[in-house]
This record gives sequence, C-alpha cells and structure tokens, in this order.
Amino acid sequence: SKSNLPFAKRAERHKHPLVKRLFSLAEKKQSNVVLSADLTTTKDLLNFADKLGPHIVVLKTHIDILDDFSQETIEGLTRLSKQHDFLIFEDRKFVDIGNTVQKQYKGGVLKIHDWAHIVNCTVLPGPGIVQALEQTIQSAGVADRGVLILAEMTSKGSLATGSYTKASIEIARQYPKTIMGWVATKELSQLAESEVDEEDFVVFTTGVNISSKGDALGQQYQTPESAMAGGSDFLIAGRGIYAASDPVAAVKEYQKAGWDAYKARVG
Ligand code: 5BU
Repeated sequence: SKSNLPFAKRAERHKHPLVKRLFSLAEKKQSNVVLSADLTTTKDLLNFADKLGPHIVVLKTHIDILDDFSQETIEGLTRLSKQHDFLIFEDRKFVDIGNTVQKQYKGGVLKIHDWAHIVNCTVLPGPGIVQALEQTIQSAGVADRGVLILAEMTSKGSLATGSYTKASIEIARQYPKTIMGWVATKELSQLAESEVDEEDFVVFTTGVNISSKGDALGQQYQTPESAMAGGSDFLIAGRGIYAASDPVAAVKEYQKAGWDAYKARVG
C-alpha cells in the first residue's frame, strides 16, 4: 500500500502541489511532526513557532483561542513559516452550508484563506462544504492551499465513526484537487470501495502523546509508534510537546520517534 512508499516517492508521483511540498519538506527536515500550537497569546505562539519550527513540518493553529489576535499574529506566523520552512494548518473544522463556509474561510477578521495553507472540515453538511472551499481556493488562483477532512475524532464517545467516516473517504475521492487527505486515528482508505491504484490521501493523526493516555475531558492518546503502525503519515502533538518542561527536547523526541517509525515502515 502507499504507506509503505517513501515520502520522496509519494512527493514525486502526487498531483496535489501542497501534498508534494509536504512530503518533500518531511524528507528534507526528517520530521513528520505537526505541532498543535494551542497557545493563547501571540507572544507565546510566535515564541514556540520560532523555537520548535526547525523540527516540525506543519504548525497547527486554533487562531480563535488567542487573547490578543491581530495582524501581528499573522505576520509573525507567516514570517516564521518561511524562515523555518513549515506549513500552517488552521484547525478550523468548518461545518456549515457552503455559502457560510466561504465567508468564514475568506473573510471576517481572521481571513484564514490568506495565511493558512491547510484547513479542515467535516462532511456532516454533505459534499457542498468541500465544493465551497474548493471554489474559494480555485478562484484565488493559488497552488499552495489544501483541505483535510475530519474523518474521525479522538475524544471519548466520538460519533465520527462508521458511515460518517466512510462517507468522508468517499467525498475526499470526489475532490482530489482540493482534498489532501484526512484527520484520523489510522489509515482508512480500505473502508470505502473502489480504491484506485494511484490514489494517495495523506493521514494526519491527532491525539499523539508519548507519556500520557488522555486528559480529564475525554481526550484519548496513542503513541507515535502505534499511530505509525496504524498507517498514519503525520503526527499531531500539542501538550506532549509545548507543555513539557523542555519543549525543544520534547519536540526532538517526537521527531525521532515519528521518523524512526516511518523509516522502519518504508524499510
Ligand atoms: P493535545 O494537547 O495533543 O491533546 O492537542 C490535540 C489537538 O488536536 C487540539 O488542538 C485539538 O483541538 C486537536 N484535535 C484533537 O485532539 N482530536 C481530534 O479528533 C481533532 C483535533 Br479532529
């Protein structure tokens, strides 16, 4: 299966420009770590992005949790993303009718489309949500934007399972120019029929933590090794890294664990 192919090979044969760039970046930096930078001030966010940036391929934000969001936040993130060569993923989890989602993606105070390379959405509203995001991306005429579908969630009792998850894969297949892959606990391509040979959706796995099993509000973790064994490509970790007593040492530990597991898988 595609998860046994090296990222360099997947970069070469992929048609989505942002997926190509992501795989090449991972090879270059020898990292498949996505930092979930859930900091609540611009100063902290930029500080962590600067210190940990060299070790990650993607920085995931929740831009609406900042106490002091301003243009400075975005300018800083954009500057650091170029300096340390990482992509920005706004974990916005769009869920509405297409018309509203376009306004939320392009407009408001956040103007997410302007600065986030990657965003995600659920397919709860049906395929129109992806069509709406695709239209915004295509009319802007930029090549470095993409969308992940939220196919599963890590929290206890999640309802993003079964037919919902299967529909996520089927809808992803209808929008290969826009959909890069999905956020899930494991590889899911086999859930829906008609997998095509050339198909290569990227699996981002959230809820990754080396030293904890979960939190008091239902979060459930797995280790980098188990995520990679399950067919994940990119490991999303937040508190495991930024809340560690030495975040730089922690990010290096996640980087090594993820990259060793990747190397073991591709042989
Ligand atoms: P943590 O500190 O590693 O638990 O942070 C996890 C991050 O991933 C946090 O930003 C969540 O909003 C996000 N997340 C998640 O935990 N589980 C999911 O299913 C999805 C996103 Br989708």
